[in-house]
Amino acid sequence: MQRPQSPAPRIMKRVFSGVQPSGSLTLGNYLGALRNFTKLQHEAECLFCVVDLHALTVPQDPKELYQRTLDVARIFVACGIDPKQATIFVQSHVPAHSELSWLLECTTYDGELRRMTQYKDKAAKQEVVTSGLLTYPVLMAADILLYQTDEVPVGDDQKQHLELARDIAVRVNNRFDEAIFKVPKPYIPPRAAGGRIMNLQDPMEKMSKSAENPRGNIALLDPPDAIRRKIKSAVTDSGREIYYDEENKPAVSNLMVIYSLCSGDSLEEIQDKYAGSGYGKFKEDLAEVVVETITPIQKRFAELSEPGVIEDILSDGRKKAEPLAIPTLERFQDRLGLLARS
Ligand code: AQP
Repeated sequence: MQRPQSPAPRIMKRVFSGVQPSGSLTLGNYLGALRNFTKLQHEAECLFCVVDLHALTVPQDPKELYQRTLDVARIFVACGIDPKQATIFVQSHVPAHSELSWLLECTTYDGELRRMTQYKDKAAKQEVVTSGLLTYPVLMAADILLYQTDEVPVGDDQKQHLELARDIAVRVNNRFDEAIFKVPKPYIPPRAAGGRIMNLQDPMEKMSKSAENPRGNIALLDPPDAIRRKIKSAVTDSGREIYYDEENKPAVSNLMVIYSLCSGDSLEEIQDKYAGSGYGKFKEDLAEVVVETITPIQKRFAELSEPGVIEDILSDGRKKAEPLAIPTLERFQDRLGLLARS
């Protein structure tokens, strides 16, 4: 029998990224990740995945998880990801993700996983810590490596997980002296370009969709008045001046980054525009700039809510993703010595 071989080299780079349906998507998810997805779809072969299995690492209400899985996919499309350009699918619809994850867990060390900062942060907030929360980065590595991914666009909170995915790929390739997995490159925007949007109530914490206090988050589906209220009550730093200084003015710097990315104005332009005007006027304008960015997304989201529309997109996505995933899984199973299915 012929052994499964490495795939032929590709001309176009392949991009993979996932978003968990663990809450209502935030402006942080949009500016740090989704906005870049919409750009990359024109220059790469893109796979964008609703990573529902990742969401199960912390307790989820089944009905909410079901609805949010559909909603995250709708938001992908509403933000501008074109299902004809990019493959949009649900992680659990391609069982190869879980199968590869187990195989990779058997090549990952316990100490590597316990070092992960996101694990430590999330575990500290849970009453009961599941083993899934610990092994989450291995499933993420499987998501990426399964598709021979070249590049992974993520916010900077995912940097450590991506480094682990690279380490695992190198380890496996070295063990078998063969390029079983492509070693993926991160695509992480710097902070001032949206790599880490911070919580409006605590600029030392990142904006997170599952945060306990929703006042610190701007959800992409928040009504305009809620957005205005949240920005008005956002914490600021001492002094009245508006300038970019992550260390000494973390709150204002975060608001400036949001303003800049939503309006297209540079940080210098914003600084000049609001020189001497204080925080009030700046926040008022910021709220309008954010509302203008989010309103078209919300309109498209509503249009996609007709039954069957998003389900069809996800079904097509699975049909495109699965055949890309299986050859890599089968090759790795073969090299590990697992008996081939006849
Ligand atoms: N605050 C953020 N700034 C910039 N990028 C961010 N991302 C998340 N928060 C920010 C990026 O969004 C993508 C999807 O994230 P995820 O669903 O994989 O989960 P996460 O990174 O753990 O994001 P959240 O919103 O904080 O979710 P919960 O609360 O469930 O943990 C990723 O590319 C992420 O980097």
